[in-house]
Amino acid sequence: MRSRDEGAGPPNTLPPIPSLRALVDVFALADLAGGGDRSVKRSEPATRRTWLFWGCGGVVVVIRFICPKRANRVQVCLALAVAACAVFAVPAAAAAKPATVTVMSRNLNLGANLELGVRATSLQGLVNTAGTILHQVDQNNFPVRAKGLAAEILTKNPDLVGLQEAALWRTGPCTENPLPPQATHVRYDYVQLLLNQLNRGKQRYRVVISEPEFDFEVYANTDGNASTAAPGCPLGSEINGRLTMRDVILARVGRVRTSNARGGHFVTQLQVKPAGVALNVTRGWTQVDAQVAGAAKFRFVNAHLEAFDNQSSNHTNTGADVGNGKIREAQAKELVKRGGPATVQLPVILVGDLNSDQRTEVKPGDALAYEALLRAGFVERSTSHPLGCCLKGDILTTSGGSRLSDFDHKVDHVMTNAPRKIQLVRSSVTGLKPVNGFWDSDHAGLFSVLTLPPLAPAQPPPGLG
Ligand SMILES: [Ca+2]
Repeated sequence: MRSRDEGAGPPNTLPPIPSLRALVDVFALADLAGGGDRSVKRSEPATRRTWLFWGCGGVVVVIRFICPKRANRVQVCLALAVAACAVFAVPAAAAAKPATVTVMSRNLNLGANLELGVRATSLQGLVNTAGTILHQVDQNNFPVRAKGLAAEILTKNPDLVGLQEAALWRTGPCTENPLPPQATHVRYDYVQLLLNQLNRGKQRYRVVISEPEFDFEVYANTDGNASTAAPGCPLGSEINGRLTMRDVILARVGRVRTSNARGGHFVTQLQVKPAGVALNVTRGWTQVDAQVAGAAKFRFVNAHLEAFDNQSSNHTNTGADVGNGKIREAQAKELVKRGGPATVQLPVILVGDLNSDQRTEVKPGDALAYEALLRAGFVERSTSHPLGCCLKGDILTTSGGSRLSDFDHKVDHVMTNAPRKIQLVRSSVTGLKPVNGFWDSDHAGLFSVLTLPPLAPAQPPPGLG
């Protein structure tokens, strides 16, 4: 009569093997006792062979078949099988351990308070404000702040970093029409300046994806005098100033394999009207599929949701007027809708400046975006102790009026779906004190250590399983 395991494959009711020790015990009970109890050996071979098959796969099956069934050689063959099991079981056990992935979310602060420009009611007012903004950008000295930001990142060495407000400031002659934006002279490229610090002496981080978003150029009255201007320039301007906002993902060189990097813009946007000119505030997200040593592939998404929809009524690009927080809520829903960047079969790690939180909501509506993500199955995977938002001074020098107590709520987050697959090990807040005379940003940084499922072990070659 054929034993069950002499057929095409293992039976459906495989007994579990709790450990290699238990596997050895099975062999010991069945065979190493000397084969004295023949009735047991005849009644149990299917179970015994099943243990072998289940524990060690095709390799042991091969050993079983090449071993003759004579009683005086069974012990030798089983010893070989145990040894093979040990060799295979050790890497299998190691691979079964969750793998560690580290991530960071860092708002770099674009370098100026744009709110004055957004609220300008006349073209002259906008041009004057543009001059003020360019001066603030100079005062906020990103080349120096980049040193502190790089130190924050290099102290934690995250595998992936989501950057928001990775500004690109450019200037052009004010004899040129600023619409559409065309200034090309780079004044501050925040990404390049940060990379220069991160990669001093060694390549440590690379840009995976950089998504240009809000892009605006305007004449700038830089000397504060509306009656003076560069030759041929209007409205007392001396130069054209251009801001291009970007969300960027950085990956640690030599540790992260990436694919499917892309970025996109939200469909729902705030529409502002500086000087009466309708202007959509383009915001968006970046994504990449990543594989960090030992961990299963996952999706990393970095986003920056709207901040200026904080009025009682806010105009959207679709013509609707909505309450506080409704635009960022719509943008959060775009992240997790069907086909959105955070909706994929892979485990998803979502980082970014959501301008939203539930427990530290400043005013009604601020929590809407965050709650939309919670409803979509995302969970928090970062600390709120201490809080990391936001310094109040426009100028980030130590004498610029900001203080540590300004960090009184939370807008930056690390969230994940699949809460049973992705666990938080620990999280910390960075950038809580000035260095080199500057706060690194008006936000603190956020760092989280996560565990993900391990990379699936290699399948046995065809014909052995
Ligand atoms: Ca002037």
